[in-house]
Amino acid sequence: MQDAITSVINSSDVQGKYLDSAALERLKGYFATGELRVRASATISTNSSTIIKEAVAKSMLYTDVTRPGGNMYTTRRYAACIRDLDYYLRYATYAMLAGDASILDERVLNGLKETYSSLGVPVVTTIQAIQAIKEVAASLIGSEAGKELGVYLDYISSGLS
Ligand SMILES: CCC1=C(C)/C(=C/C2=NC(=C\c3[nH]c(/C=C4\NC(=O)[C@H](C)[C@H]4CC)c(C)c3CCC(=O)O)/C(CCC(=O)O)=C2C)NC1=O
Repeated sequence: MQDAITSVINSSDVQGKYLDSAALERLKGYFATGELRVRASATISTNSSTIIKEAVAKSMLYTDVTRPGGNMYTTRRYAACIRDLDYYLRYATYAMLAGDASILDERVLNGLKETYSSLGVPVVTTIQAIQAIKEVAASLIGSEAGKELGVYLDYISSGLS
């Protein structure tokens, strides 16, 4: 896993250079939004189950996916889906704090598409639920932090599609 600092330093080190102005700008942006990201992650952690519940209600409840024959039908599969969404929110929050998406590649997306495809988990519906998480979370943490978090939720969505 990397964060904004290690990623900028590693790429300067590879070139044997001090940080150039683009690298310094990236770090400046990272430090300037530090407080915002820490505050947002505190809000998300106290409200995570509400965020997921509202996102599910908004995007999937009483649709074909929760009816007999749907991939979320049966308590076991419903619970697996809620658990997956909570993984996405938690790891997107980590990535937002780190200012870097590498943790998502390593711990979330690695092999996920193949797993979903072998279990018949519908990707389009999953992405709709992730988009709903984005909206519900932004309404709680504010639009600026919501945009930061949204970058990483979008990263998960594109990794799935
Ligand atoms: C932290 C990294 C990590 C991720 C991301 C992860 C995902 C993950 N989701 C799974 C299953 C699942 N995922 C879903 C999800 C859904 N079905 C739907 O219709 C909805 C659209 C969607 C929720 C949005 C379901 C229903 C299953 C169970 C499928 C089955 O066993 O038939 C499985 C198969 C094993 C299991 O059931 O636990 C994995 C590995 N596991 C991990 O360790």
